[in-house]
Amino acid sequence: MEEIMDEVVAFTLKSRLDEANYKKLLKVNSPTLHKFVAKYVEHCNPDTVFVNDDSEESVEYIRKTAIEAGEEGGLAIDGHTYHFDNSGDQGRDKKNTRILVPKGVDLGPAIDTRDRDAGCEEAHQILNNIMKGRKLFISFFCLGPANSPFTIPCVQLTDSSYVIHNEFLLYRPGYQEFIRRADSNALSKFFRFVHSQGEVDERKVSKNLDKRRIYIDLYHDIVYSTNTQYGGNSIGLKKLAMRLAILKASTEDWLTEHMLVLGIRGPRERMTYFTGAYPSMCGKTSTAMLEGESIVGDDIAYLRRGESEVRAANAERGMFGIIQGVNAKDDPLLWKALNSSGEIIFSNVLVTASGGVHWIDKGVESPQKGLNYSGEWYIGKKDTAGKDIPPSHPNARFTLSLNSLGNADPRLDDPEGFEIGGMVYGGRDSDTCVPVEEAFDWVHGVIVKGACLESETTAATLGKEGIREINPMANLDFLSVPVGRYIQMNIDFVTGLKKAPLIFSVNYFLKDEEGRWLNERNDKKVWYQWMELRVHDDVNAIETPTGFIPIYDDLEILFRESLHKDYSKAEYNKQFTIRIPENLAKIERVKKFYETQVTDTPAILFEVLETQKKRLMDAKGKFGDYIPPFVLLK
Ligand code: OXD
Ligand code: MN
Repeated sequence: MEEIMDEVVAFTLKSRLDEANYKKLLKVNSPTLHKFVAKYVEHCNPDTVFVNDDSEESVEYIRKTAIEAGEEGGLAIDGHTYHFDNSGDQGRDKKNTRILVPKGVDLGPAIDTRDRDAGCEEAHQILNNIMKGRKLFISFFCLGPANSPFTIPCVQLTDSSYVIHNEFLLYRPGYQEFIRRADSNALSKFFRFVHSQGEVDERKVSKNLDKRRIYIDLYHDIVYSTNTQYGGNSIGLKKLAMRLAILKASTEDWLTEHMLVLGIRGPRERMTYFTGAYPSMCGKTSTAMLEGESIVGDDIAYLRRGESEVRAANAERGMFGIIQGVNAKDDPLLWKALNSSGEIIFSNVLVTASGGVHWIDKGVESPQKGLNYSGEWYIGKKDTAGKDIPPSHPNARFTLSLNSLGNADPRLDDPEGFEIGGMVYGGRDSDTCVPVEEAFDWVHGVIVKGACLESETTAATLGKEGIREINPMANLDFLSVPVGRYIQMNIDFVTGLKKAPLIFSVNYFLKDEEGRWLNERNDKKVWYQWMELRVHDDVNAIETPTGFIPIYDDLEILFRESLHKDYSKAEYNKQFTIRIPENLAKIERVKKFYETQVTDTPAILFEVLETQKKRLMDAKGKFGDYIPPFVLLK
């Protein structure tokens, strides 16, 4: 082994790692890996190095270190811990997240890039000696199920036991996969993540936020993340790997999507799998957790072409979910998991003196005081701007493994993935789209449902909330190929496949003129059940200028049978009225976005929008601005 190692690499590793960890690293027979590790051990200069070999002892060591280092604290329920991020580090930092590209590469105005040389230089300056006095953790993971066409091997280097602990819950272990691939010379490429929380204050939160950088060295499969702990910035395999995976997918003819994967039960125990793209904080996790259905994933899906069908796998195996609003009535499955013993990390919630946790809209009375991301907290505590500090942050999270949930699909790790019957797009839209609608065909769906997805910004990213933004496929924040090319990849994806999935849109956020929600939280179960029936052609639909919508009678039965609710014609008419002025205005906003923000928009996008506009204008001429569904019923 040692002969093939560069002498300097061997020397560095031997002098920096103790014998046990050196041996664990060497078991992965990959000079590329050794060189990479040696470079960053030397550069970041940790005091000690720990190699996670996925053994129970290693994982126990990580759990224990997270507590000892003060990155996590224990809670009353066995296996539960909490973590706080700096109050200025509570969401994805879009401003300081950059894709590094060489000179001459242009991803278009909608994607934030930076010159590779300058970005790498800055990242390395920040990383220099950053781990002095600290421990470096090296851990191997698989994105996608192990040993499958979906697998992407990854290695994470971090000085945060919290980050590694999260990753252990969220991703499939990869040490054996690395050994296997290296031994059979099949480890030519893997994703690499170098993270440091940087200096921390007495609360153990990153304090040099001015040096927070998330730089994605796209063509070298490396991501640097510094001076941050918030999961969306620091957990390499999550949204950082997504940029690398989107590029990889684009060169290998598959898709990396910001999508849940969910099995919906149809009549006679039929199970139909859906993918669903939603921007952060728009109902993706609660949809994936629908009661009675079968969860495969709640955030990132890899989609590949099967022989005649689309197949999807969850890139992850756990959930880094938003906790605000989770309550016993609407989220019984999650509620049970969050209140049972088992491994869960709560971040940025309120911690009480008795070791309990509380969050906004938990559905129980708020404690008077506790500990939260702002320090000691009490009702009425104000921030520096004089605003009330809530008990938990709106972007407070929980991390758990899907296999700790009662509704996890038994084939979660199936290397073949799942055949997909329908693909769904949903945004936060108070006044335009109906609650559920099927696209006319694949291209119409990709463009009008996916590429035109519009949503209001949320607390998942730093910055102002509630601003309407076009967010193609709910994936704009993570794109690493030009937007037009990405849309074309989606259009082309099913070419030649016999069974292209149907495409749908959903909208959980419609409001009436007084600003009241038109739907209840769990109505989405009915929308998914209706889509399930459509995939199998079991129900008819009404053709509107924007797509196919449900017939009242079919929804009435579904509401009654699955939610035990009376669904009135009046509710249906209000929710499914086609709103012509709002739809026309949206087309103009979308056109403007593609004309100004995307330099390589495929011509077909504008053509499909023009045709949709014409259909809307014709309908307006015949029926007026607001068309209740029965008017269109033939
Ligand atoms: C997430 C996000 O954390 O999209 O999943 O912000
Ligand atoms: Mn997400």
